[in-house]
Amino acid sequence: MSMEHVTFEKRNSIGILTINRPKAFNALNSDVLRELCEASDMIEADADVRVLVVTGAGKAFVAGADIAEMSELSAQEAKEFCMKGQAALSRLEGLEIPVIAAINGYALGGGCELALCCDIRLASEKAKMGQPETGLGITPGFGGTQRLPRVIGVPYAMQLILTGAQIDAQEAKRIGLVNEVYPAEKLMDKTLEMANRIVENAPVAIRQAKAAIRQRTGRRLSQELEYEADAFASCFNTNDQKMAMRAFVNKEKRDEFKGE
Ligand code: CO8
Repeated sequence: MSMEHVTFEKRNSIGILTINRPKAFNALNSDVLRELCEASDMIEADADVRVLVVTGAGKAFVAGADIAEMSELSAQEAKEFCMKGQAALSRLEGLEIPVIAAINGYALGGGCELALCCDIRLASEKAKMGQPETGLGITPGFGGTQRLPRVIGVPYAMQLILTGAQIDAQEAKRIGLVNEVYPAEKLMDKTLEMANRIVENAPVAIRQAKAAIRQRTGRRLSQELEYEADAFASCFNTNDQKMAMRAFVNKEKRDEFKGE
């Protein structure tokens, strides 16, 4: 498959999808989101792929949605970008086969949200996770306000989203955000080992088990994502959002937030 920012390879029945835009720490811009959708279509059409691994090229898993692309958006444009991201991630989440996130480094904002769309999250000791959006004047917008509380419960989801704190892999495991933590150099081998275990089990049973569990976590999700998109978009009417994102893009320290 030749795509610019996403690569795909197959090892026996295991597909490995790598977000490959290392110069921006694999930040999700519109092109990456479109390619993610195309990759999901292709994987779904390939009956040989029985488990999918999602990972990032270089130092990061995914450092978020692309702040440079978001910085100057109007509220309406922000809602459109948000819904595009939500759709791409929901597409991945909706694959019938199990999806394992191999979190090799930063998984922040949209990157943490991408990991939340996967069925199992495995992390390198070097992983750093969090939802830093409120420090940028926005809310999570790729499903984080809905999937994070489903995964780690409301209290820790509140803590992570309201503080914007970055947590390390051990802390992520302690609160249930990742299933397992491995030394960085072992992450891929351990991930493939788990994927192989799954591949040994009966394919129909695996698909049905995933679908049955997803019944529980997917309930009402689409309505809730619409609420999130509106909440997210409304932040783009504020000066705080413009100021904070411009500061990131210009590599400056941001001013204090004014609440407007
Ligand atoms: N967007 C765009 N570019 C990014 C991003 C990003 N999220 N993260 C990193 N980069 C770029 C940097 O600009 C830099 O580029 P360049 O080399 O051209 O200057 C390169 O990646 C490397 O980054 P740093 O130089 O900053 O590397 P450090 O090792 O000093 O720091 C960090 C690494 C801590 C990951 C730092 O880059 C950082 O804080 N990044 C931003 C993290 C963040 O806030 N992510 C959340 C973004 S908001 C979001 O994801 C909202 C999701 C919902 C969106 C809804 C859609 C509208």
